[in-house]
Amino acid sequence: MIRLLGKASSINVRKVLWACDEIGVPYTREDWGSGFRATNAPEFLSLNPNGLIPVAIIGDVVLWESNSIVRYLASSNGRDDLLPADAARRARIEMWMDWQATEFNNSWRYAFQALVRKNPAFADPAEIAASLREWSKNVEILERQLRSRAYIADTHFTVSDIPIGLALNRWFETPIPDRPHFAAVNDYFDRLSARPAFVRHGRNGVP
Ligand SMILES: N[C@@H](CCC(=O)N[C@@H](CS)C(=O)NCC(=O)O)C(=O)O
Repeated sequence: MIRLLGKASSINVRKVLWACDEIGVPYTREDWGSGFRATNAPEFLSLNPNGLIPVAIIGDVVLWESNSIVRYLASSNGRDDLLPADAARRARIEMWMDWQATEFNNSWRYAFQALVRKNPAFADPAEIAASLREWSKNVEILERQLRSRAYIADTHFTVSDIPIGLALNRWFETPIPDRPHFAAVNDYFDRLSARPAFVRHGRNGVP
């Protein structure tokens, strides 16, 4: 049983919820984060010094960083199919998860704040255009990878598909002017959408 701290609307909390459902791990969830309980409370900071959600408490194991939590859930439940012990296969999966958390996330940040959050601090048209260019370039990297395989890092679903799937959901949900069409990415997204756990936690219940 996991005690998960973080609101369900957070993309990073959703990774953990999807992983729990995919693996069959029971959880309780508490609403923390902006709009709910403040993560700068000493009680929260003692669990995650970054003051960010999600935090997962699994027995006496306390973890933060969503991708690390997802990997822990797979390995501690013996799910070799989702995260193999073989070093090279495992590293290829981790590589895509690290890429999602760094290169991919950084590319969409400005455009997302502007186009979805309508944040007035992110209104510079040149910055929006630059962010959209970088974002599209990264989706094109996924497109090339997915032309030769059904899932991002292997021939079957692995934990790397969890952060990538949620990140692509953001790509599709953002009103991007003249959104480039990526056929293999579309097919991949349809494939992920056949998974009830993704529909439930990645797509707000929308099949
Ligand atoms: N790299 C971290 C990022 C965590 C993060 O940025 N969480 C956001 C929500 S998605 C957050 O805590 N925002 C502050 C808040 O909601 O109070 C992870 O993957 O867990």
